[in-house]
Amino acid sequence: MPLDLANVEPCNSAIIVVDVQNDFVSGSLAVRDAEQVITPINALLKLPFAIKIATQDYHPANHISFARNHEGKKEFDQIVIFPPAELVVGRTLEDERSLEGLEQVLWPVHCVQDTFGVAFVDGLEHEGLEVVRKGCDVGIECYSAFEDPWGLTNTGLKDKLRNKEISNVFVVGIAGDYCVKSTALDAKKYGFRTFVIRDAVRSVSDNGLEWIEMDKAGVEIIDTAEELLTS
Ligand code: VGL
Ligand code: ZN
Repeated sequence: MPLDLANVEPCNSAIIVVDVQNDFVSGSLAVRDAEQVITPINALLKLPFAIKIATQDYHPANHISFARNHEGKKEFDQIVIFPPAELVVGRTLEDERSLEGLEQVLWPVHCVQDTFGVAFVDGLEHEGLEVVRKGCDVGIECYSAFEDPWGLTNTGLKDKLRNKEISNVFVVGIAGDYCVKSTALDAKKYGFRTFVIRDAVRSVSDNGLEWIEMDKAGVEIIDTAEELLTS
């Protein structure tokens, strides 16, 4: 389907720059070619979006997603995680999600609060962007900039976008197959027209499955930032 940007204006749009942080570019969880997102993202940030968000993966040192915190497990092993009991008590979910366990990849220690790895990459023009932090609770993984996988906790981003009457959300950053994908799928689920800009994204895996999954969910994929800058 050709891209129709007729009603898409920066003034009714938000850009979400996902996790352009040292650990994902040159640190413990470096994603191949991740530094290449900086130039297209800086160009996009010059457009007059109504809201410009930069997210930070922001973990405590004892975070559940670190292999080190699970005896007998190695990095990139998978475990099943459950929502923390104290969040589940007395809750019924409003949508079709269940509170069942979810597969969780165990990561190297990364993006620990108050370390070099958590900081935005040098060269990213992040001044003036609103920062949304996620993964801050020890027991909850949170790839999406909106909420944890069960929707039991949220970052306030959905209300922030709704209050500003945002219609369109552009998602860029790292990693395409984790936090970018989860953020884009949640944006779409909450009714925003959602775009991901491929040349401003890099992924952990290069199997490309995230693009198929996002496309199926109705997320619109734009090949290059250039297309947007010249439209
Ligand atoms: C991410 C793995 C672990 C991401 C965050 O930003 O995509 N990936 N934590
Ligand atoms: Zn993380």
